[in-house]
Amino acid sequence: MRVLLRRLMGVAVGGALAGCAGQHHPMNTLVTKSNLASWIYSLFVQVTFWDLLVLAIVVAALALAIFWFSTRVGDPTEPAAFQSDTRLELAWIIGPALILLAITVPTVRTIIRTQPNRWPKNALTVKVIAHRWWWEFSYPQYHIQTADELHLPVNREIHFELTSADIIHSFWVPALGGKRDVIPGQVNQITLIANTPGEYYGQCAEFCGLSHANMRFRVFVQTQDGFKKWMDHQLKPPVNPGSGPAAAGAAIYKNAPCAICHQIRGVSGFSKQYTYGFRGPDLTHFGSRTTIAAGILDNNPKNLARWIANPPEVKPGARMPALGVRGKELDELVAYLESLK
Ligand code: HEC
Ligand SMILES: [Cu+2]
Repeated sequence: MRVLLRRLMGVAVGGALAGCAGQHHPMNTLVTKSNLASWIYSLFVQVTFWDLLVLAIVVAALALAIFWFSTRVGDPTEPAAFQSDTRLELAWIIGPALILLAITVPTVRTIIRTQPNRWPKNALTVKVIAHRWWWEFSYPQYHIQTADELHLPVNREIHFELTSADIIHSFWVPALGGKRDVIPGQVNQITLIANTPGEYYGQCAEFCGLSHANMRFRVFVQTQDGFKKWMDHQLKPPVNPGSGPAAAGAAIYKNAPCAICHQIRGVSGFSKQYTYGFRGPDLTHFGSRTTIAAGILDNNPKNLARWIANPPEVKPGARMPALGVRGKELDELVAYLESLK
């Protein structure tokens, strides 16, 4: 029994430590890469300090009561009668009040500091629209639209405007802080400044149905130059393949129902007059993304073929239906989409 207990402890402590360590744990909130995340982290450390202090005092008092004041053989069986003790009572009113104050001050300060900037002047605005089960990102100042992979410049104020096309989701990038509900018919906001270039993981944090756990995204924080390059590239019209399998794929795209839900800027599909009542990701520069279907597959031709052949098989509940594209047609369609760098 004891051995079992010790092993269980080992697993629990090991697991907890592993959860805290290093960049191999992308959902770690203890390594912060933005001003917002640092403020929240700092509050967490302060509150944890006071929590541990209170815990230590309570445990010490309890131990003292158990070992020092316990009844011993020969003690009188009637407990001693006490009158009130004013000093003691004042101490346990004033002590906790001071601790509460020590927690309240940084808490209120953090609440005020982390408010979104409602009149962002020089900020980069990013509109986030959550869909079951993917993320639409757009930059209204620059007329850029993309999906599932968010690019941000380092050291520049970013102003997020978050809303949902269907049900409640939650936008969460642990390294950048935040976690804000994304609610249909309402615009929630986050303002932050990312301070370290890198690739960070995001995840929907509000249960939203079958593929909630597969509703991920990536954030690429880039140098100002890198971001500008990315932006300039996104503004370019999509590649127009002249010949070969990609050109054949472009013809298939135009005649398949893909464009009912998808947009490739400047490329019209046969089916614009139909609608499913929801849309899919913008594919104008799909080939320049690193992942497929909200961060669940690496973007390569093999995975893309798997995705198009049967989306719900790859991602349970995916709202893109299997459209029966297969064989040579599928290969050509994949070649076209991957050419959309
Ligand atoms: C009924 C609407 C609908 C139709 C029709 C449709 N799709 Fe989709 N598609 C979606 C949705 C929704 C997603 C996002 C799925 C997710 O990640 O959960 C998606 C995702 C994708 C993606 C991944 C995009 C990314 O950035 O990860 C590709 C590529 C794609 N579709 C290609 C196609 C092609 C090619 C066709 C036509 C053969 C097609 N789609 C037809 C709705 C549709
Ligand atoms: Cu969700």
